[in-house]
Amino acid sequence: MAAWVKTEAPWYSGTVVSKPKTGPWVPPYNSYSLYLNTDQAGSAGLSMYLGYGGGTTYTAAFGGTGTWDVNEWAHMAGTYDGNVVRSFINGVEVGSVLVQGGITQVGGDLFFGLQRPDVDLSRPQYPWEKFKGAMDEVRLYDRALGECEIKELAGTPCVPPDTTPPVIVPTVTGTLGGAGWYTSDVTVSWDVTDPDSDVTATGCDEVTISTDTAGVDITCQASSEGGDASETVSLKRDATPPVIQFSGNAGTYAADATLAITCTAGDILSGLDSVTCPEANAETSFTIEAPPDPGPDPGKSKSKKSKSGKSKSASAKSDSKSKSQKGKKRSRGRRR
Ligand SMILES: [Ca+2]
Ligand SMILES: [Ca+2]
Repeated sequence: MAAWVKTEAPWYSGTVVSKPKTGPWVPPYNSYSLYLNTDQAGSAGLSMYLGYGGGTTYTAAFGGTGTWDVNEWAHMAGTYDGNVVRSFINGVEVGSVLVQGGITQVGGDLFFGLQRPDVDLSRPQYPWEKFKGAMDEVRLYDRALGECEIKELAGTPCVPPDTTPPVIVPTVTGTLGGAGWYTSDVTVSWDVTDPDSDVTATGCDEVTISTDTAGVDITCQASSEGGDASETVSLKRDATPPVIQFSGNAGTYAADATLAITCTAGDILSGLDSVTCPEANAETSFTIEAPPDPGPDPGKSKSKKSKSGKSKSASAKSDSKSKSQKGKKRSRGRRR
């Protein structure tokens, strides 16, 4: 309930809005009512009556103390959200009380400026029963207005309070390889927004990770009137390819020598996704044997010197073969 009122001296009192019951004047008197009250000691305030408690026992008054100028327009409002009754004078909350249970509807007509239809207007001892002065823009809502809405009704611009922290959204750009490893420079930038109030941000500048790392956390923190927010991006970078090494190659071999080559593949940071190095990290060996000496050939003075060349060729091919295929190979020198 809300209304502009202009009261006359000396009494501030008077009902602004009332939804009284019909029938005997016993509690609960009203479904609801909003009234100004001034006791004879001069204490002024705004009260809201609410029929509650199952409709059988109570009508309660919830008052807030405050003053306003006689013969000046003042804004009065009362709200109930099902839990708390609040009263406002000129947009400022002047009182509140916890009331659970909702409003008990007791029927009857709605009155402005009068508590109930059978009030004896000649009784000065019950000033709250009637209103003396002017009244404008009386409003009733089927919901509880917020403080900001009431301020606006009272003519005071109001920015709603910020109740939500900033929103932080990271953007990560880079080439993502396997298992979450970046294989290029990685840039992290942040989008920090809060449409409700000013933001203070820390650690939210753009960052580029240009060296390999097994793991780094980058955190952006931001605060607004709505609270604090923090987001962390964890990333790892390995832009250095694996190292493959062959060892054991003696370079030259004698006939019947054993050739043993070991392939080693490794990566000191992210490890290996896959290895196709033949017999990786295991020794591959086979023996080169010279063909049996055929003895002197009366027709030819010498056999071709192709043995060693063919043997090397055989050994080179064997490097790429699987273990099951490995074994002794015999190089066969052909004679003409
Ligand atoms: Ca916010
Ligand atoms: Ca690496």
